[in-house]
Formats: sequence, C-alpha cells, structure tokens
Amino acid sequence: ATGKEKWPRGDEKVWKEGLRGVDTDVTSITKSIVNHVQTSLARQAYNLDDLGAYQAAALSVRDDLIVNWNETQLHYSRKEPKRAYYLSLEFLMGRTFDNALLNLGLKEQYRDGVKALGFSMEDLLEQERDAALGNGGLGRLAACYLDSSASQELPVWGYGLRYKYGIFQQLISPEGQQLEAPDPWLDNQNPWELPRLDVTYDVRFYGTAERLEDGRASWHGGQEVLAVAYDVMVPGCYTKNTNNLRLWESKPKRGFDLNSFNAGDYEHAIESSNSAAAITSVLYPNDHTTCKLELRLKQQYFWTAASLADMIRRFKNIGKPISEFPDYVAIQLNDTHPTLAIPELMRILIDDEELPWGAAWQIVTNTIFYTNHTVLPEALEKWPVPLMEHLLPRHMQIIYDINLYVFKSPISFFLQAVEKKFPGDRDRLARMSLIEEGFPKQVRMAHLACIGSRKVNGVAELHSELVRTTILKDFVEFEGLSKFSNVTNGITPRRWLDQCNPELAALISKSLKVDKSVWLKDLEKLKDLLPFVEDKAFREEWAAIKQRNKERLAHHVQTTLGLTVNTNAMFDVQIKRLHEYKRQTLNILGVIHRYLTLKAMSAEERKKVNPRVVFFAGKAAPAYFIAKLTIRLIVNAARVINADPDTRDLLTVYFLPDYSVSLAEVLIPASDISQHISTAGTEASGTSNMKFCLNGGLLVGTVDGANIEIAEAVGESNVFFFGHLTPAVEDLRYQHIYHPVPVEEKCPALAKVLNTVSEGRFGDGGVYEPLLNTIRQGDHYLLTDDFDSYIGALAMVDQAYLDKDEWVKKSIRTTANMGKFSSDRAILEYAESFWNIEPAKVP
Ligand code: T68
Repeated sequence: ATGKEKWPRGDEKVWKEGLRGVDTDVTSITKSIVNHVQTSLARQAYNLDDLGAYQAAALSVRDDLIVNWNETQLHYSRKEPKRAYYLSLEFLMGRTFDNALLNLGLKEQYRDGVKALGFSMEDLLEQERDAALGNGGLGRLAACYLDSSASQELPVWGYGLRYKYGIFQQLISPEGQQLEAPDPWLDNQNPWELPRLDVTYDVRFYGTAERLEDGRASWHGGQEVLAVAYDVMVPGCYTKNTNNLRLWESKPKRGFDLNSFNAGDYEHAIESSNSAAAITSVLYPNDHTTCKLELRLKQQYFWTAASLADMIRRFKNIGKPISEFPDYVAIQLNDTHPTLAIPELMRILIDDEELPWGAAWQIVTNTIFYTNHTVLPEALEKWPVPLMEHLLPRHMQIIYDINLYVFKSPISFFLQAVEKKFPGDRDRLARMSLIEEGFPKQVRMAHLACIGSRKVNGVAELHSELVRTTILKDFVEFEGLSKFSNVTNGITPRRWLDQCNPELAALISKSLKVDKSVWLKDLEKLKDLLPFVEDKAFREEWAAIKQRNKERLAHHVQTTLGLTVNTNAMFDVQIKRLHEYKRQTLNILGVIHRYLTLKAMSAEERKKVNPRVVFFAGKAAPAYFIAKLTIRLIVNAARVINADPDTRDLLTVYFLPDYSVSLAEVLIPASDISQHISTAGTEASGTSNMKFCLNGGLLVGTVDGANIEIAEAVGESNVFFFGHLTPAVEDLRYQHIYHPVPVEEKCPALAKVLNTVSEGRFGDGGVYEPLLNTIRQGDHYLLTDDFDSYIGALAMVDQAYLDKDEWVKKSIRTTANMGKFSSDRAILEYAESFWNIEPAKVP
C-alpha cells in the first residue's frame, strides 16, 4: 500500500447500493432464510429438518449481526476512543440465537417467518449447542460483562481461547458415578463466529533469553506457534453497537516438517504440528484448584501474547507514541490466569520498543487492572520456577527483575522498596516476594498481578474486604488502600430475565406501562413494581407465571429423564459447581434429615406438611474425589427417597445431569427457593443467587459473598439466612483440630443422618466413608457447626410458605429490589472508576 489509494475502489455509488441493511420485515426474513437453505446449506425445502432450519435462520441473523459488527468496528477505528480489553480464559456464552434475536428486537418477526416456513421457533432454539467455554461463575461473568458493554455502547473487546472442546459433558452412571465425555461443540459448525485467517501472530515458547545491554534481552530459538483469530459477534441490546470477542486458535506455524517427511519419518513430521494444535484443544475443567501442567501454562501465555500483540498493532495504527498506550488501552485481568500479560508487556516495551525499565513499568502499571475471584488458598495460582524458566525464559528474568530490581530505575524496585519502608522485616519480605521459597520455588501469580496493576478489586463487599485483610494485606500496607476496591458482580437482565422468563418480562412491561427496552437497560426501574405488591390481580398473575415456569421445568425433566415432577410442591434448587466449600453435602444431608423426620411422622401429621421437590445440578472436577462422592450420595439418596410410598408425595429429589447455561435458563425461573450455603467467607460473590432473586425466587443462604448485599437490597425479611459468620470461622476450625468434639455430642441430629448413610440406607455405606469422614474429622467447612441453624432456616421456609399470598408478596419485593445487580451497573463501575472509557455509540 502506498497510502495514496482511493477507497473504495471503483464507483462509490455502486458500492453503497450494494450494501446490505438490516431488513426487519417478515418477507425479507423468510427470503433470507430460504436463500441460506438453498445456497449456504445447499439443501431443499422438502428434506429440511429442524437442524437445517435452525442453521439457515441463524445464518440469516448472522448477516444482520455482521452488518452491525462491521459498522461498529469502523466507527471505533474512526473515533479512536480509549478501549478496554477483558482478558478471560473462559467465556461461558451459552446459546446465541435467542439472545441475538432479542437484542436485535427481531424475535417476533423471526417467529412469524419461521412459522410461515413450517417450523416452530421453540424447536429451532433447541437445536443450538451451548458455547460452554467456561467452568462456572467466572466464565459466565465474563459473558454477562460482554453483553453489558455492548448494550451500553462501550468500546470493550473480549479476548479468550477458542477451545475445540468446551467443559466436558457430564453423564451419571447407574451407580451414581459422574462420567465425563468430550464436548465437541463445533461439530455442527458455528454460525456465530467469523474466522479471521488473515489475523495471525507468532507465539514463541522455550528457547534461550540472552541479556543484552540497557536491560534488554534477546529471546530466540525454541518453538513457534501460530495464533489465528476467530471473532464472535456480541450484539448490544437495542443498539447497533456490536462488540467483538476475539478467540485464538493455535496452529502449527508451518504445516509439518517437510525434512522429516521426506526422510520417511512421518511420525516426527506431524508431531510438532500436533503439539501446536493441542494448545487450544481443551478447556481445563478445574475450578478452584490450581493445576501445574505445562499445557495450561502454554495456554495462558499463548493467549496473552497473541492478545497483547493484537492490541499493540491496533494501537500503532493510530500513530501515537508508545508512552500514550495507557491513554488508549485498559486491560482487565479476569483472575490471575492472564497475569503473564504483565511480564509480556514489559518484554515488548523493553526488548522490542527499547524503553527503559522505569518507563515500561510506568506504562504497564497504568494499563493493567486485576480482579480477584477467590481467597481460597488452594485456588491461588503458583507456577514452578523451573517450568517457567524452561517455557518462558525471558519472562522469568523479568519477574526476577521486578522482584529485585537489578537495573537502575527511579520507579520499580519492589523488594528494595519494601525493605526501605519496613526495614529489617525479613518475614514481610518473604511473605510478599513474587517467589515462594520451597522445592521447587514457585511464582505467586496473585502477587505479580497485584503489583503490576493499577487497581485490584474483589467481586463483592465482603470478599473485597477479605482480599484487603488476608491474601493481599501486606500489599495494602505497602501501597496504600486506594489501589484496592470492590466491584460487586452483576448479571445481564437480558438473558436472565427477558430471555429465560419471557412471561414475567411481559408482565413487568405491561404493569409498568413501559417498553421492556426501558427497564432492561435501567434495571433500577423495577422498583416501580413495589406498589403492585398490594394489587391482588397482579399477585395472581405473578404466581401463575411462576407456576407455568415450574410446569415448563417439569416438562423438561419428563422429556429428558422420563421422570414425573410434582408441580404442586415447593421447588428448592441448588445449581453450581460441586465443591466442598459450596456445601452441596449440607443440602443432601438436610434432605435426608427431612426424609427421616417424615418417616417418623404419623399419617395425620404428614397431612400438614407442604410437599417439596429438591433439584441439584452441577459438575465436579474430574479428579475431585470427594465432590464426585457427593454426587453419588445425592443420586442414591434420591433413588431411595423418590421410591418410598410413605413420603414420595411430600419429598422428591432430582439430580439433573450435565448442568449448563441452557439448563439454568429453565431451572432458575421455576424456583421458589434456591440455596447459596457456602461456609462464611468462602464464596467470593456468587452470581446465580442474583439470577434466582431477579426471577422472584427467595434465597436460603449463609452470610457470605453477594448474599449479604442481596439481603440489604431486598430486605432481610425476604431472605432466609443461617450459619456462623465469617469472623467465627477461623476459631471454629481451630477448635475442630485442637479440641475436637464427636458429632454425636455436638450435633446429634447430624450424627443420626451420618449414621443412616453409613448403615447403608442409600446403598453400600462404606462407599461414602471418605465423604462422611471429612465431616467427622476436621470438618473444615463447618457442617457440624451450621447444621442445626440450617435445618432451622428450612423450617422457617416451610412456615413462610404456608401463607401463599404473603410468599408472593416477598417474591415481588425481591424482584423489585434487584436493580443493583444488573451487570450494566457493574461494567459502568469498571468503565468509570478503572478504565476511564466512554460510550462510543454507532449512529
Ligand atoms: C467464581 N470463581 C467465584 N472460578 O467462586 C464466585 N477458577 O463466587 C464468583 O461469583 C464468580 O467467580 C464470579 O466472580 C470461579 O468461577 C473458576 O471458575 C475458576 C476456573 C479456573 C480456575 C480457577
């Protein structure tokens, strides 16, 4: 290019006439669908199944998205606003079709169009596979934040990995054992992404790093891998703005080694090409445990390096000096997974841009922001130094340099500065160092993320306070409090109300006499529902919608599992990853307690009991033995309880396999209560608690994470709290270790339940011993301390449910007060107080 070309080439008028707009009338829509059936799919009207019809309809919507996406990207390039980049190893997007139709405001037109072609919208929606590139809350949060950024016209891009296999598919064996199967989600093609085969970067691993003069180094040799971009379009709600989620796929840099091939060594010829492709082949299924595998570190570096190279290239296009990088770019680290962005940006600035150390450090610490999602020690990432030295020799040098300051600079001399501020405090130095002593030494990624960032935040008030007072306490004392703040998580009301609960959304719009576009983008407006608490007709409609959502869930269970659910019962739901700290075990032991209590009642007494259906869903990390045992206990307890003629009208239990975003969309609107019962101080925030409450379900929970703020917002009288508080936890744990009291003495009710399980009431008791022993010995998650008050809280729920009308009032009040928990509010806090970016609306 000479820079003097005329764009567009040819006649501008011809170009303009050729541009496609977004056609929204039903005739244009059916035309476009038929056209895709005929040409894109090469299929015919007379042998088209639901899958084909879905694909054609999706391609038609995709055309509209592309038009908006293109305009948005062009607008951003012209306006050159400061941009924010959300770096997340996980984006748990779920399905796109319905969401895109709603955000574009085209759902009704497509419904009519699809119907005219002889299909039903509901059937087509079911054809789409979830994009399940995440484990749980952290990945779903990233997806909600993308929706909110686009909806508020903020120039935010996501960067992640395009895993060939998402989170595993969960199967449950007849014995109740979790089995894992791969999730080949791309097998049916993915209409929602645009391959950008021209956008590629080389990423290096291994090799040697040689120090040069001026603090620079040369990193060469090793293995080079190609990163290829795939763009996923993220439409905003009722706006043209359509943001981008760029996912990287790894490929061998050269197809295969021709030398080996010609020499007849075919295996070796394809070996390196396979190892390159392996990097983005699978999402690691561990949440809350660190894994030390080389491939995981390779994923992290591959992704941060490609993303940073892309940002630098885009920044350079606007022609500003590199010192202005932080004026145009903000980078948010979603947990410590992308922390290598810090040494990688240092490497680029020092080795490629030839900046002095201090200037580079200044840029890095003005560009990068870090969100912490957990204070659990076992979940804090640490990478063995030998592995880092081997895989990323230059980055390891830089990390040592940050730690010790080997080059003269007025700014960065982290440990030196600590020594100066706290002279002689050797313990403090050891605690704060980026390197943990031991065999092997390890790099503490949370420390690196913290000192390399401009701001550090937790995800709910209590959690942020725990970050400040526990894991990063020394850093608060060193750097001051103002760097550490809180942004309470949020959820997108588009997916988690409008999409998953359309009847409730319609009732809200009708009652508030506003279009849903108003309150969906300003969720505090839900407050205007409060007067309707006193409106009997409204309450009846509200209750009728909950009932129909329960029937929708029952229908789902009937068609997928062949089980009949009692829709007259209270629906009690706990859905989340299986983890000891989340205490699904407390829930199932509570269920067994309820069962034993019912069994002991007379037929007369039972008549007074309100029936309850308990739903569980969630995956366990494949190597998490205790979590898998909990699933096994749930499944086998369910089998026995559901078959008991004495109690089955009053209590049934279901474990729904293969929990996903799509399953959540059916479960959440159907709940009367949901359980968020982590040991106090362990759940950073939780986000499903917000989803349930937004849909008028009441919350049973501990005083933990965002439960606390939800209770503040909706009123404590509408929440069922129980259990010990965070400050008591440490002491209770100490008691368990140094002054243990047998469960029989401490909590006889729980002891009885444990013994029932041991005795084999739910299949071979011996199988469960390792699980039961976690409670009998050590009881790290305090089940024996909280069991009685848990049972008490559930009794309060029963009591409250007796007055149905009052219950509905609580439900309405809950929804009405959930405005704060929109992810729009959360993302605005990031945009305004951290990133300093502004909306850039596409005209
Ligand atoms: C969750 N974390 C928190 N981690 O547990 C939850 N971890 O309280 C919070 O609401 C949510 O983040 C959003 O802030 C996770 O989901 C992971 O999934 C994870 C995955 C890989 C490695 C570590």
